[in-house]
Amino acid sequence: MKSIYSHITTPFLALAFLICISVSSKAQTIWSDNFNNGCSANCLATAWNGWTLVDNVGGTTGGSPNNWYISCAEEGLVPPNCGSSCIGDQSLHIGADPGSGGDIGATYNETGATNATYRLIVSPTVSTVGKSTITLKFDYIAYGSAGCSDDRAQLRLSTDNGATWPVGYQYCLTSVCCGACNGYSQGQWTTYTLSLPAAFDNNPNVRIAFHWKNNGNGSGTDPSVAIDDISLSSVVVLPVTLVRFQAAKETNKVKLNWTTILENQLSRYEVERSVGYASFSKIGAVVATGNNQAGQINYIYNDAELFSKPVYYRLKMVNNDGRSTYSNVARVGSATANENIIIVSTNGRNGKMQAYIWAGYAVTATISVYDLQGKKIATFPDRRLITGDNRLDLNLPKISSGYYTIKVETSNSSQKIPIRITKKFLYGK
Ligand SMILES: [Ca+2]
Ligand SMILES: [Ca+2]
Ligand SMILES: [Ca+2]
Repeated sequence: MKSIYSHITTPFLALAFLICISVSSKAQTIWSDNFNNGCSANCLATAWNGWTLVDNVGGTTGGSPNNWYISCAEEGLVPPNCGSSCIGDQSLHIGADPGSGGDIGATYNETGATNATYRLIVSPTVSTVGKSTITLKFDYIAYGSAGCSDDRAQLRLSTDNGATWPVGYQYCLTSVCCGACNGYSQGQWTTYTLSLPAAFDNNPNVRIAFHWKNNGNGSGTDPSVAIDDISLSSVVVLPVTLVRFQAAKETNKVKLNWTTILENQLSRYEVERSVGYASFSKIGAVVATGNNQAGQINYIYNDAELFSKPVYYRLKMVNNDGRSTYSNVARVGSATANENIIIVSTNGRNGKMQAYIWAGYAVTATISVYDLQGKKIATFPDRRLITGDNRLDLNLPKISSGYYTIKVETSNSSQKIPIRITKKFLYGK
């Protein structure tokens, strides 16, 4: 099972030949917790470091509910290790009721309504005042019911000190399984990374929580969930400016050239290629020569493979600490009119959707959403698309999970050929 809602670094696309600013970054820790309380089993999470429990969130807890513990009964291992019993590194995890087996690691009872559990374990308040571009990171195992439909763990975030936990800040946790997970083996420790929305910047009232739901229907999908080594960090922006990245088809090769200034702590440029809009893959790398704060540096990379389809290139700019950012995308090969507007990806759930659209020129478009029977669900007229990457955040009426179609239409007013493109997407999964 793949982690469905773990953070995905979307490969943003932009038009070649434009000046593009990129950044390298170095993280500063704002807050962290390794849950190392020295406990081997049965220590309640509420006894540690300012964590608090809110009960009956999203349902009513039964008489013998599961509970949040901090102990090494579920060892907090480094990804990609499989779950383990105690070695000595404590984790935050769900175990059974103390009277029904208690804390024997990430596991739980689900024999019926008595075990129903709707419990939110809430971090202390974290202030991000003076910080921006914040990343949440933790390691976790969470092998539960498919699509988080039955018993499951969720990450939840609050910008108002826990007064509200908006649906838009709730994220299902599922990791891959190590062995036969429904035969009570454990999941695989996985790193979860989330770039927090701007509402979490410069905010004195940030809280992180984990919600455990055991719906008490008598059917469980052990094991449960464990979390360790959680941190919030802020990116200290150190400018590395990519002035230009171009690709040009020549007789027997594609010549990529790019110019940078203000390189700082930069390791290399990895060249990635996508043929016909397949996913990008690395085809080579060029060592960053400069780390020169003042001068302009030019690089050339030749790709000897030629294709009949349009080919897209981008640079992955990797810092000495392993962090990376992507350049704009440069294209070679002729594009049809419709390829001047591309629906890169669309996703949605909980009444919201995001459409990532690449535009070859600035244009105004109408965005519509249809169900598979062709019934219009929503229309968003006069959406301005800029040249390059566009992320559109759209609110949808209440609809059920499933496949829908997004349509992007432009008109004649831009003095370009009107474009009408559609793409199917999965909502609510
Ligand atoms: Ca650990
Ligand atoms: Ca730990
Ligand atoms: Ca259940």
